[in-house]
Amino acid sequence: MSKFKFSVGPWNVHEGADAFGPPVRESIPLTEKIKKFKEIGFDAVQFHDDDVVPEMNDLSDAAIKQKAKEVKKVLKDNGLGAEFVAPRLWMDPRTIDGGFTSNDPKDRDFAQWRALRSIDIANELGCNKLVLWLAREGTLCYESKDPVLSVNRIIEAINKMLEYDKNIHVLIETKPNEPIDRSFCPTIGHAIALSNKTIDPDRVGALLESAHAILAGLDPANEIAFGLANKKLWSVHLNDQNGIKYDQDKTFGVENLRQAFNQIKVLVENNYGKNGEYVGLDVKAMRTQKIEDSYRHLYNSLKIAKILEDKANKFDYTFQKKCVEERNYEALEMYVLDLIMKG
Ligand code: 3MF
Ligand code: MG
Ligand code: MG
Repeated sequence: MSKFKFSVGPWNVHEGADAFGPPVRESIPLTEKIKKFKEIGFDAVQFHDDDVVPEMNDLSDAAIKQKAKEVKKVLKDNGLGAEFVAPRLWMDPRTIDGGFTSNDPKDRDFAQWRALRSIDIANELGCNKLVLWLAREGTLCYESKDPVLSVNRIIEAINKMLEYDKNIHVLIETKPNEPIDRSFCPTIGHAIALSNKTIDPDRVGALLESAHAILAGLDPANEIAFGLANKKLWSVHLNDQNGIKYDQDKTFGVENLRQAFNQIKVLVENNYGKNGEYVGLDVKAMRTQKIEDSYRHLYNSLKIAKILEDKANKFDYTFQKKCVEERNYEALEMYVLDLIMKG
């Protein structure tokens, strides 16, 4: 039995489009996805603001809340919680050059409006977490933005969110690049530094995605550990990634099982989840997957995470201590590989 509670986002079951090709699968309605998430074994759903309220740009604040109530009912009927809401700031023509750090004040106002509406939606869904994946808060052309001013603009924007709602917790999902070239907040260390500059650091933390750490050339387990050591790791996006290239969002553990094991191990060792945190997945079906099997990556990721949790619980700390005392890390490595590989 897993001690973790797992969550997933509707964007993880998608139409298969990529930067060079069109959709290859039919869209699946949100309600159907939610039912399926429950059946697969998830406990909660993560949302973009416009997953919940697709037409939100054209609706009044009251109408947005009403739509969110309807989705809350679907969740309730299916016995699922909501983990967080994230403003999808990278899709709109008004955020072509970023939201909070855009050079155009009208764009910055739009980004702020979406962030506050996302807080409204989170409240209707019964969750207190707002995730900021700062997708376009960086530069394509280095000289196009003032980098110091930009960092301060992100802090100012977060301050307005904290002032707007005294209960909301803001989680920065770090990523070094893609779609922008250079992010202003690429790693968990950066997120924590930003948090400390806000008016209420206790309500600003981080979400670590495995693939994003790998893209930064970092070890995801150590990024998780750094967040945990600072009491700032309030969510994760477990997935996998074959080296430093485009973001792949692969099934957890399929590329580097030992690295996956060490992510689960550090979560288990630190009793992650004790304050209600979810183990989130951010895995995408491969483009090649047929529609009838377009949830397979979710089944597989959950299965691998649970097997690795079981193995982390079986980790022999006495043997580890002996190896450390003898400085026999060759023996320790073979032990770890044996533990991971044996059925
Ligand atoms: C991109 C991501 C995003 C975020 C999501 C929620 C589309 O690399 O990881 O997934 O996780 O937008 O913040
Ligand atoms: Mg990602
Ligand atoms: Mg993610």
